[in-house]
Amino acid sequence: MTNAPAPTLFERIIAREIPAQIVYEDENYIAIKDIAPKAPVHLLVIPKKVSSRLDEITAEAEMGRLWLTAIKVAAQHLSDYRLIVNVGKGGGQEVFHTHVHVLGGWDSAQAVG
Ligand code: DGP
Repeated sequence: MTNAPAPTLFERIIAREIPAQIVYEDENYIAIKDIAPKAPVHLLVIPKKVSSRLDEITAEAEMGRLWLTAIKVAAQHLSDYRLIVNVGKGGGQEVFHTHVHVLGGWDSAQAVG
């Protein structure tokens, strides 16, 4: 018997147990298309190292790497964009595995490529 917590939805996506449209992956992060997009381009940038919510990440380097990765992924798809993190239920968070939303593409001129 182990007391390991059940894997999060995003861990199951990272493990390829649940399908997703993956747009970026490296050793530490994955980015996928949001299943219910709220913008023409709506991506989720997800650290593979699990934390429940953004404010659980206290190491500056780790926080910096998350945002730098979000910016890198955003720039691969958009020239202008919005980055959002919902923190906690009251902040609109539904999936408790930290992730950054990348939204954009309302103006087609913002799409890259
Ligand atoms: P948040 O509310 O910040 O926790 O955002 C969770 C997002 O995750 C929400 O925009 C919808 C998205 N989402 C939920 N389930 C799935 C899924 O199974 N696949 C994908 N690709 N996205 C999902």
